[in-house]
Amino acid sequence: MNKYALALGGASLLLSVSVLAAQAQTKPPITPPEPPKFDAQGKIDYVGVADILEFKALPDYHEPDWVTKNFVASGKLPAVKDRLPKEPMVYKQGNMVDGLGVYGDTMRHVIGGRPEGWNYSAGQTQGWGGIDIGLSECLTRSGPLFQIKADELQPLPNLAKSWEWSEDGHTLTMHLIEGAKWSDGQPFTTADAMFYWDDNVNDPNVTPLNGAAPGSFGEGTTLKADGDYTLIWTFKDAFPKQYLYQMAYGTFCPGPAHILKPQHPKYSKNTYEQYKNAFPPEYLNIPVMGAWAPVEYRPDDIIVMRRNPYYWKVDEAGNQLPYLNELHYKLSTWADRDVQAVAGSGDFANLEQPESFVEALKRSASADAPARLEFGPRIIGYSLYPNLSANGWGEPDERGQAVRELNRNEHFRKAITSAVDRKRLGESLVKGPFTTIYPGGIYSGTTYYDKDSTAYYPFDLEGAKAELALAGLKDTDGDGIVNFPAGTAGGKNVEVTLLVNADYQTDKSLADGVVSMMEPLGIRVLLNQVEGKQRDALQQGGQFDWMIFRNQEDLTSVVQKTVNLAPIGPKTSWFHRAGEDGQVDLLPFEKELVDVVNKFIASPDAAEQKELMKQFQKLYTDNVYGIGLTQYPGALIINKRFANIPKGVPINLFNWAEDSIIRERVFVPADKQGKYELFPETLPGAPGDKGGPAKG
Ligand code: BQZ
Ligand code: CA
Repeated sequence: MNKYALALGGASLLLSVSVLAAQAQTKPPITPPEPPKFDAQGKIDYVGVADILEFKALPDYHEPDWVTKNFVASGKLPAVKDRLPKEPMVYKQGNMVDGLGVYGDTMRHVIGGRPEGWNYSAGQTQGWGGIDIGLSECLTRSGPLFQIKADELQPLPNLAKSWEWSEDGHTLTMHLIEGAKWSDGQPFTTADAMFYWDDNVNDPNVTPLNGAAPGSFGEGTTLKADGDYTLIWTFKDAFPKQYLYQMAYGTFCPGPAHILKPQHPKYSKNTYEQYKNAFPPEYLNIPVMGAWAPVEYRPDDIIVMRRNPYYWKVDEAGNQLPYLNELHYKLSTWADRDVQAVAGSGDFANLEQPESFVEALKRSASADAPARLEFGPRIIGYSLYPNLSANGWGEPDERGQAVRELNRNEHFRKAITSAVDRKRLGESLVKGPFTTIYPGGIYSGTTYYDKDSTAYYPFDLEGAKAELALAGLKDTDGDGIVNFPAGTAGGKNVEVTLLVNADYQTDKSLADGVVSMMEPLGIRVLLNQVEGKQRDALQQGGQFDWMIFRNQEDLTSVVQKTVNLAPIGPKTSWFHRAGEDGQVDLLPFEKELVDVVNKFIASPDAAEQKELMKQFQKLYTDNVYGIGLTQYPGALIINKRFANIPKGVPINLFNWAEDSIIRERVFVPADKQGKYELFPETLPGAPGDKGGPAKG
């Protein structure tokens, strides 16, 4: 019996009286109203995987003239055909909306994050906004799946060019592309995958960026190399096809073992901290498998990337990709990304903060506006998550522990959700047809959503107060804030810390809304508003009572980041993880959620998966697992000079648009190219070379 329940025992008489009074006022949930219509602007041409790419040898290959002249002719680089794999990835022209491209120009990104360094495998961020998505190529790829026909949906081949399941479905044999090289010319082999798996994912002292952990691929899963180009996975379940999505961006994107391994504590005298920080942003030309490598870093100013001469992808005419020679990442703010994209000093933005919608729409409306703006479906949204770990995750103090015990009390969660006026919250971000109430769980308007399985607790302050009484909280000292029961946290006022990502105005706006809506309920919420890197670290470390969280692909696509839907492993849930003992203290309904998600992952049957997600949605929303706040559409803003931007790209469905537009195929027609290249006719230099890009 936990100490919280003990405290209650003492007040049982008092409680039973208030229970009767309270029961009268709590209302059951309702089915959510239909969201107001919002049509995504871009119409998607659905295709099959084979329509996008294949792996094959072509009769001849080409590269930008200046590469031949300045680098190959002088012997600094082998001929392009010798820099490419036997069978490079070939993008099919039929899927390139503006056809084969030409070389030249730059894509100027603006980002709100800041690079910690290049050791993605050890958990360093590069500042988000598409840097890591471009640098770290992964076994499979899912961003472009928004255009794949539903009955053919499965991750695209990438570093893994093909795979087959054993008869019994417990073994997956995966064939890597053969002869591909890192941007410094070193071979890419299973050694890179195994170093990532053994010494990063499975080393408890290392947490790769985006949180890959043993549970990410199923408890008991093993991975072995068979020679340089074959990986052998074994799984406890049969045909757990969902894990192919986990092998895409975020969770299986190997780093260059020849550079990282010598710094790893298992192979050096380094501490884990020294390993993680061995490649600071100033370490230029880190070898990548991506289309561009970092050649210049100016703190709080810009990161410049130059084309990777060993990139292993071509178009059907044999032109080595990428077409764009350079990428910029201007180190600014997320709000400035929207401003610069519509003004034309930046080239790309995911319009994801409603506070910028009206201005961005106005600025893009005129015919001579530099950028196109195209809204997609309502797949951006936020939830308020209570930390459900009463097992020590995040090492709470007595007050924090008492809040976690309250978070685990269904009446407390129902009180919170009923005190939130979602309509008012959405309108506080932007007026108009954009936002809609979001009960929590799977998003309306997405494949696995089922309205009749969704329980919505509409705004009901009286009902919320009744639930709070049922949770055993009363304002015993009459100052307007309910108190912990005597004997818990000193019977003090209930104060809750709310973790907020200060890099986004929307996160801050929603946090202010929550603070003000909890006041009449009698809960004092204290903001812990920190910059993105810190917010991510505190979230990963469980150091929060509640958090405002922009949901990710697990609650929209469901097939991407599926493991994050529930604590199926010690570190897979966003807000409920294991304590020191490696066990997650699951609530009864969570045990059912975990079971449903595991069945979904193991099921090869689409109809069964749909059924399972209805069960998931019912369990999630009936029990108020997360408190949905608001849901709205995002828009892709892209400078008009770029060609090969697929139609109807959602800014975040299977991944972010930086992945989904397939940047390595994007080009600028010769007559529209800008003079934006900062290091024209240069290539990445030697790894760690302080001298920046190599001139011919
Ligand atoms: C998109 C994205 C590309 C991370 C990040 C950032 C981190 C989170 C999330 C988004 C930024 C942009 O999102 O907001 O539009 O460009 O980078 O990675 O919010 O703090 O940890 O999950 O993706
Ligand atoms: Ca009080």
